[in-house]
Amino acid sequence: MAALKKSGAYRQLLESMYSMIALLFILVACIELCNAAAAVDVYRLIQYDMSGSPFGSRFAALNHHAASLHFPPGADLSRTVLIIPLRELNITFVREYINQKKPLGGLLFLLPQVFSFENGGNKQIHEKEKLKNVLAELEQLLIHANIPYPVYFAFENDEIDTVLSDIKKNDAIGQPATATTGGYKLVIPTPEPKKVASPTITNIQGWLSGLKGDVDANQLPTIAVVASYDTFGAAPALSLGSDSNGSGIVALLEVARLFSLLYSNPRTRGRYNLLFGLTSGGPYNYNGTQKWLRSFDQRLRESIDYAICLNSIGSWDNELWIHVSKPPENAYIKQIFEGFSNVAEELDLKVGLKHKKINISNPRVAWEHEQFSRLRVTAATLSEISVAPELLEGTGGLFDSRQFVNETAIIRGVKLVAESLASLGHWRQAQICSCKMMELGDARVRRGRENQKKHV
Ligand SMILES: *[C@@H]1O[C@H](CO)[C@@H](O)[C@H](O)[C@H]1NC(C)=O
Ligand SMILES: *[C@@H]1O[C@H](CO)[C@@H](O)[C@H](O)[C@H]1NC(C)=O
Ligand SMILES: *[C@@H]1O[C@H](CO)[C@@H](O)[C@H](O)[C@H]1NC(C)=O
Ligand SMILES: *[C@@H]1O[C@H](CO)[C@@H](O)[C@H](O)[C@H]1NC(C)=O
Ligand SMILES: CC(=O)N[C@H]1CO[C@H](CO)[C@@H](O)[C@@H]1O
Repeated sequence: MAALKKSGAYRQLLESMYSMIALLFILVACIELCNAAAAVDVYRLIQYDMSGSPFGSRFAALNHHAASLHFPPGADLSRTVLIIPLRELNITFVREYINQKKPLGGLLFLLPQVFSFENGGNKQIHEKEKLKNVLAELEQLLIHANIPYPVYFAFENDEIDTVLSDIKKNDAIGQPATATTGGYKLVIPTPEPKKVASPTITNIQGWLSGLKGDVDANQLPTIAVVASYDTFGAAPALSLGSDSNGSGIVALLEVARLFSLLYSNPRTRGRYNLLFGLTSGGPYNYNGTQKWLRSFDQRLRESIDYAICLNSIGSWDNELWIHVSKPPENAYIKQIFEGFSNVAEELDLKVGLKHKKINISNPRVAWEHEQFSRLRVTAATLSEISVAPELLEGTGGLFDSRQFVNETAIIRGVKLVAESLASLGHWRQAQICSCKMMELGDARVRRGRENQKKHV
């Protein structure tokens, strides 16, 4: 998923975005000691403003000697780039350097191939998990700091590993690289980044018209299924968001595909309209969702019985959460929860309900459904996460790559959503009937669901 580029949203807090050159050329020149030079793809740390304060790093160009973590004690690093492999990262050390504003020429973090796009690697699960946690911590540190030198990421490969072991040898014999002693130099010739003037926000929507006798589809109730596709991470080009929110998007697309099959036949078409929304600006208070909802005319907005927002559902074991801001006693919330619970039970899964009131005067919007709630549309978010994330937390950062998403979990999530939706659509009818009819309706739901399964 492409990162911030697409999101005009970030205006209020993230006042300014800068164009980010994702792939830069870094030249590792070996001066005097040898004639080697290597070029590596590097990815620059993000820079942005929030409430007028700068975060990340404004700096891009680099032309300094390189050192490893084995640099001689007391060395002046103000004109040195430290190369730190994630595997060897001492977060306390980096935190100290950043928080105490110790002078540095620059930082280059080497990420294991396990985080790269194509490469899964056969790493032990626990090692992967450990690296993931370290990377998550590093990322939070970097995006919340204002760093006065360039910071880059690169993937480990044989070339850079060889260079690094050379550098380590030099550092170990207490001979730091300088213009006179020689050694490796990191060169990134690049112009200063420019501010992105006005990024655009793009929401994408789809619609399936329901059918009920002669009633005009416009008069039918609507159920919305929504997922946010944007990501925010320390390096935009590396911010894939496989789980957050690739998993939600995958589920939405699959549900849309299944229901468009059902809706293509009048006999299996539901008595409600389905509205699908892929929204932008999620990491920033679901600003795209707000824009999207505001673009609806009143009739459409009022026709929405409820919206189901799909958050991260790509790495859970047995339990998903339904987050709501209306009280659990609310009739629609009850329906949604019961609908999901019943299907979950059949699938041998668990769903829990989490209620958190919204605070209109607080600009922070932690869950997508809260944007609906602000406009008085009933909505719920389905997520593997049990507690509302902080701003820019869990927004598809560096570690949120393909390797950490569990296909089985996504498939079960899709099943849960699709079947719950099928039953929810009928529940409304059951609700307006008398109690007896309700049982009848229930049976019909079950039968309907079985029919649908066949079609699916
Ligand atoms: C990590 O860095 C801190 C601060 O520089 C240092 O005190 C500590 O010994 C380091 N830990 C390891 C395992 O090297
Ligand atoms: C979303 O962005 C618009 C400008 O594009 C801004 O006026 C609005 O306050 C933002 N909403 C939130 C919730 O941050
Ligand atoms: C709602 O948010 C505002 C602004 O952040 C805050 O001052 C207020 O205390 C909050 N109210 C509640 C009940 O949390
Ligand atoms: C993937 O999720 C399923 C259940 O959702 C679980 O049984 C399985 O162990 C998970 N696989 C991995 C590799 O975590
Ligand atoms: C669980 C999780 O990380 N969910 C995220 C889904 O994506 C939105 C926007 O990118 C985040 O705000 C959520 O935290």
